[in-house]
Amino acid sequence: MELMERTFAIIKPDAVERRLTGQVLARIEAAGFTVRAMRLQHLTKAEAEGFYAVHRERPFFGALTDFMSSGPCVLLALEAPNAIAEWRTLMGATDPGKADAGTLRKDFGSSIDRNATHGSDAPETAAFELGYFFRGLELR
Ligand code: 3AN
Repeated sequence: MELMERTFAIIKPDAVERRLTGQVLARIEAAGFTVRAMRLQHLTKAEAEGFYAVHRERPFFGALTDFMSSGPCVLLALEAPNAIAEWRTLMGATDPGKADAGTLRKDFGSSIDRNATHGSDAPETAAFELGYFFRGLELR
């Protein structure tokens, strides 16, 4: 049996505002992920800055954290074999204009900064991001 893995995902404020939450969740489940934790949360600017701390020197940091704190997000812990890579495949490229057909960002993203979803990019970031938003009790 393949080893189960968990990743951290966000349905970003652009997708929540456009009422795409249900469609994104349906695609997540159809792709074989199990939702292990889920919460709707309107991040504060400080919470968004802490989450994206690795990007704080990037020119888009201010705009990114403004956007991520502009409305509620759906925070998710997803489980599947090879979940980190599989979730990034389902999301598609960061820039929706470059994302493959059938990916979430292609179908639901509007631009590189309003790209509908987030996903951890490695086991270390998944561990940090899951722990940043979910308590151990929620992740049993
Ligand atoms: P990904 O989310 O695909 O791992 P990262 O980690 O390079 O992409 O970027 C984090 C987030 O910052 C992206 N999801 C995107 O919303 C935003 N971002 C990345 N590059 C740019 C850019 N050039 N301009 C504006 N926003 C960007």
